[in-house]
Amino acid sequence: MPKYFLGLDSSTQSLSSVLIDLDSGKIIDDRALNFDSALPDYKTTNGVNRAQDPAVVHSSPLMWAEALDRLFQGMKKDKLPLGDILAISGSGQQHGSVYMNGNAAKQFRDMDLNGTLADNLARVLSRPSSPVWMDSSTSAECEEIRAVLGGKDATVAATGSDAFERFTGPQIRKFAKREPGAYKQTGHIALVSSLMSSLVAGQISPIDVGDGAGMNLMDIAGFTWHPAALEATAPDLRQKLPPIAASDTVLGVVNPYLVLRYGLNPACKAVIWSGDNPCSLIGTGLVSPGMIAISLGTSDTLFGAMSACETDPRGEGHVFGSPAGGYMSLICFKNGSLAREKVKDQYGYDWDRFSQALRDTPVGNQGKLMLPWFDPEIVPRVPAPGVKRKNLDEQDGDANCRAVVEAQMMSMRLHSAWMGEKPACIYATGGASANTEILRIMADVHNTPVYRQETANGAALGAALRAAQAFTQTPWPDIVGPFTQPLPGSKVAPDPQAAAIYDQLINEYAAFEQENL
Ligand code: ADP
Ligand code: XUL
Repeated sequence: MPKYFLGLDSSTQSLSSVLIDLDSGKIIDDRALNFDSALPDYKTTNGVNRAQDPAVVHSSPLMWAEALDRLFQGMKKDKLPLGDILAISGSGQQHGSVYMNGNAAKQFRDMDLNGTLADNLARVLSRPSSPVWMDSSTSAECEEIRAVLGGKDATVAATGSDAFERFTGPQIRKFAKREPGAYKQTGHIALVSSLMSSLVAGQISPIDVGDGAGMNLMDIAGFTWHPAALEATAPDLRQKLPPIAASDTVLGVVNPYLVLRYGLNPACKAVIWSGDNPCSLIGTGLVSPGMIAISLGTSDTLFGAMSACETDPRGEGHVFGSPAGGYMSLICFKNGSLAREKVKDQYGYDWDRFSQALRDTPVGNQGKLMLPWFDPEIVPRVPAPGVKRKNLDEQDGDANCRAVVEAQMMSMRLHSAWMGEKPACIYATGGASANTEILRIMADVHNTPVYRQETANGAALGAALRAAQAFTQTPWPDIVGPFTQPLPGSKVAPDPQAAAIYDQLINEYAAFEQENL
């Protein structure tokens, strides 16, 4: 009997999945459904709907539900052994929130088997769209919450992070203030991860300690809802939130809807979902402290496992619960893949041509610098979009390609200094980790070797491994070991001469950043 486990990843731009066989240590299937192209009715660009105001970014939760049906349809059509899967878990883009009325629990439990997942969800939404992590429209609410909790340091100590615009608490507060009637009608607030977890499990899912930490609502020391943070955020909030649970919680068996439609085994277990970064931590094998990973997805994130809860004194970084127990550190940059794409598209390049530009331009770009703030930035905090260039001609396509990547990598190094010792190596994951030229700049700026893994989808792999661990209760190193070894030959070693150039340039970059904050 094969030991198959499925990991799903409901991310910004796609729903993807990784199916693993635990016995052979192999990935059996790896697929993705892109929201823009596969579900055009939702009119998304890069998975989101932007308002006139560049700070407001939402997506439709119905799109995420419909994607789940579509992904399973594809797997069934391709005759994947869906009936042999022992457990399913998932990963969701963090912070985004979904608002449902008081009938949600009943609706998840007793699904209308003639309707789709989206039909079922549509019946209980109390807000048609979901603010996602790219939304930065809640600065006033952050200020208000921070003030009630006793300032930045107190907010960091209580919840693991300063109040951030994209975090769920400030987003809930904005909704409660602007639409008090609809807020009152809301009986259940889910994260993207817990919504998807509820659909797979056929019951309201708790929120796990990894994703719960991204809300400014969870006590980071005790992994419980923080009463003062709830109070500071919105009225009667406790009643609208599900419980918090450990990341290895088995919720029960999967939703009968999935059994009926797609032939899943009725005994297949539904394991609680987590956030995409906590899942990527597992999917890159970082179950104990000492290494870091950089995910180059829609957002660029840098993260590592921590032995104790150590927060960022500057309040730029975050502490989340690690699905493997203990904590993880994380820094998130909004201008990740979409900033690289903007530059690529501006000059009519494809990724090969972009990579060629990185090869053709000198390390350090002769001091040509860019602050790639195409969107409002999270780290450092930049409230309005505005790209800045220094010594850099906007007409020079090749130099702009190098400038955007060098800026991203130098910013990561600058703003991750609080995490402590330089790691022995960096694991790269996410869509853009397929690009060796980008990884070369990463290795040189950090002066650290970079490795790549078999799948660029570390989040979905991490979700599959979490399902396997929760089901088998095998120790973490044994679970992740076979799946998270670096690809043979993938090592990108730093070049000492290049590293020395960046050691100098980073000071100029830091000064340029300061001048523009
Ligand atoms: P998410 O999980 O946040 O939806 P992914 O991890 O799937 O995102 O990454 C998607 C991004 O990967 C795309 O937006 C694209 O910019 C980037 N990408 C894909 N291939 C390459 C490449 N060869 N070089 C650089 N970036 C790439
Ligand atoms: C992390 C963050 C993003 C999202 C989307 O804090 O906002 O990385 O999780 O990937």
